[in-house]
Formats: sequence, structure tokens, C-alpha cells
Amino acid sequence: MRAPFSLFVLAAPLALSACGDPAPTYVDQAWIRLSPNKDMPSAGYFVAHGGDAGTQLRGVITDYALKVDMHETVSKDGMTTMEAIDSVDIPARGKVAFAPGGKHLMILGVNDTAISRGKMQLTFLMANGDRLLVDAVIRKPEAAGAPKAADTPAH
Ligand SMILES: [Cu+2]
Repeated sequence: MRAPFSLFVLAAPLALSACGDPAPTYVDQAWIRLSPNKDMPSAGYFVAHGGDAGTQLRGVITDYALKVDMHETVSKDGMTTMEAIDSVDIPARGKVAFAPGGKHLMILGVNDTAISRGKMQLTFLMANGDRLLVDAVIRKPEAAGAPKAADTPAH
């Protein structure tokens, strides 16, 4: 039995790339180190993947906290400070990690409902128009392990 000719024509272009659709931008490994003090910001971490096209992260919003800012911890002349960042390039086929000691989210006023659920949804706003909804796991201070100096953003 022969495959219809039209199927063969459709399949040919797909064979040129590993898969039919371009790899999308996505975010994973999102978690929040809950501050032990409600009046102090909590820190958020994640890994953003650029997919085939790459894009730029413009900001993060959530319904489960008062405010989310993007920060970077920088060491200058032996001093560790934080700087606000407006956007971050997520390169094509690359990834950018927001991780302890580097880029991080500062999250003010985490909602009690989110804390009792142990997670909260974050919305990542990308320059290409994507809005990526990602559940971030909330780790309470006692569960996050003893913070090391290099591990703790200078709040
Ligand atoms: Cu910060």
C-alpha cells in the first residue's frame, strides 16, 4: 500500500528540522524563598529558556503578592549591593537563571492563601508578547535550609 502523494509532500518540509514547531520560550524551576519576616521581601528564583527565537523578560507580575521587582546582586569593591533591572535578554537556545547570589525577584507581601497552598502563580511578561504562567513552589525559611552568606540576597 502506497502513502498518498499529498502526505509525502507535507512530511518533507518537517524533515528539515528536528520537530515541526519552533521550540517556545518557557520558564521552569520557579521557587520562592519565603522571608521569615512578613515585612521583608521574599526572594524568587527560576530559569528562563529562550527557545528557538529568544526574547526578553520585561517583568513578572502576580495576583498573590503586593509587588514583584527584578533585582541583581552585584559585588563592587568588596561590597554586595542590589540593583533593580528592567529587562533581561533571554538568548535563542540559551537560558538565564535567576539564582541565589545573582539575579532574583523581590516579592513583597506574599499572600497568606499562597503560603498555605505552598505555591503561587507568577506571570512572566516577555517582549515577544508571551505571558508565561508558572507555579512557583514556596519554600518556608525552615525548609529552605540554613542560608549561606553567598546564598542570601542582601535585603
Ligand atoms: Cu533584591
